[in-house]
Amino acid sequence: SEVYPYVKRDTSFKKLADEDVAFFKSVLSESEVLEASETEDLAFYNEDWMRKYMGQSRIVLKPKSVEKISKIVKYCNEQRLALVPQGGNTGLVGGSVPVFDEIILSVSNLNQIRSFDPVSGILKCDAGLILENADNFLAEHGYIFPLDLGAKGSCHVGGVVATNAGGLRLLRYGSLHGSVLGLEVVLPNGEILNSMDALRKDNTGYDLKQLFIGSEGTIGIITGVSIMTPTRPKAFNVSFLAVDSYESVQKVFVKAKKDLSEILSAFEFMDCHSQALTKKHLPDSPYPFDDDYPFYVLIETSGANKEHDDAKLESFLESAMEEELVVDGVVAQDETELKNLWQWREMIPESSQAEGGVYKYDVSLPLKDLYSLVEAANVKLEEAGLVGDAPKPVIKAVGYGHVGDGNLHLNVAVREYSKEVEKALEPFVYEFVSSKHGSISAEHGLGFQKKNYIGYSKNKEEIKLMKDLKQHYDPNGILNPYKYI
Ligand code: FAD
Ligand code: 2HG
Ligand code: ZN
Repeated sequence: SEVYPYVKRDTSFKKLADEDVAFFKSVLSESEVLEASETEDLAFYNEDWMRKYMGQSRIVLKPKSVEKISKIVKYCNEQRLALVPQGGNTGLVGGSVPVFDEIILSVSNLNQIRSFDPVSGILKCDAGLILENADNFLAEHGYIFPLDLGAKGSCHVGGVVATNAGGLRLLRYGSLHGSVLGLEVVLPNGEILNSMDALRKDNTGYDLKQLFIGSEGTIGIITGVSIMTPTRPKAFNVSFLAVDSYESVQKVFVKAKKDLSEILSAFEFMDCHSQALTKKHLPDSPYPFDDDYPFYVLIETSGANKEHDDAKLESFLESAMEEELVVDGVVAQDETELKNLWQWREMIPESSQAEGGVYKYDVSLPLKDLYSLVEAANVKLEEAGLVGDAPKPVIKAVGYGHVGDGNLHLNVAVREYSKEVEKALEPFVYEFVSSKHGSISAEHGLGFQKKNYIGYSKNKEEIKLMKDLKQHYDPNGILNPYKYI
């Protein structure tokens, strides 16, 4: 391929033929099959959110039932036709789009709530249900989806499970490995594995669903999700704070855990560079501060009693100011202000690529070393003469993320994608992370971007076991090929 000169199409995969399309059309209705044509270029499905990865698939299948998915997958396995499972296509590692001509299997037509139990809080739904729709449904019943992220308006419940997304409230609600109770999965041979009736407690043998959580569409297509949802907090507070140093960010975190304890629901941090890009991208939104500061922290509290939460937050802020950990700060006074404050955090991903493109690194690091990666990346890019005003390719390396979970997002904003920039950053970033015993993927997965770098975070034995599992479930390798496995 001209697009990816370093990967070759696997010739054991059949190229889509007329008889295959005829088969798909015998199983699916007209509206469930999209074929490339003069009026339909399928770019929406072939290209990823960052506009960095682009496949060349000529067909998208959007089955409306699990049985139809099962028939299609069985056929593709027998015919050696490669498939890419796709959710909302908001993934950030090039995992959700084809590399060559793989058939795109979108679960977006599988988007219904199956059941909700208002006593236990267990939600059962189709995988293609949009996360925000799931949360809005739960809100009507006084419950909340135990995961929130900036892409909620587009990403699917199945997609977040397939990537084991972390998001903005992992600090409070934990990982999906804990909250997902059961799954319905179509295996690469077309069989349907169903654990949707799983219970909160069930120690009967291997916990098979865990294998699919975070597997990124490589060993099964998730079609249904059963998840434990917590009650929705009655009161939310958001406070946006300015901090002088990364050292103080850590101290504010320790203090927030101590003083806010059970009501702390998010602790996010942003550096001044990420905020400079966001301000440029949102020129009409009033920024909370007139001055610039090196770091910012967004703290969310949520609980059952507004007065109690307000009092706790107020006394925390007073003493953080007194101790000079925080140099300036605002607290949202109403729902609109609360959303406005959140946008300075949630809009960074979009802002960081607004001028052309972005290289993203999503890493876990020991908290004390977390920000040093951003500093090291900027030094490296400056030494290589790549950063500065146009025509230099790099605008800036910026850092932000879920500091409460030890998860940094290093985004290198560029005017255009360039091999030179990529070479300066990779494997440099991965080596840096590995030297600190971090993880090269905290929450986005490996996908296509990090397919060659898994060895920086997993040892040989672990990688072998993963390959054995892949071989066992998908001996023909038809599911999401060319990706990390
Ligand atoms: P897709 O992008 O369609 O797919 C992602 C991967 O999962 C692919 O490998 C695909 O093959 C596979 N897949 C999708 N659906 C299925 C299925 N039903 N069965 C099997 N495999 C499937 N991530 C975080 O962890 N935390 C964040 O805070 C966060 N914020 C984000 C903010 C923005 C603005 C954006 C664009 C992305 C963000 N992400 C975040 C990335 C995150 O991975 C996705 O938003 C989400 O998890 C992907 O869901 P999706 O439905 O779009 O899946
Ligand atoms: C976030 O936390 C997402 O906003 C996206 O995980 C991070 O774009 C990124 O690098
Ligand atoms: Zn994130």
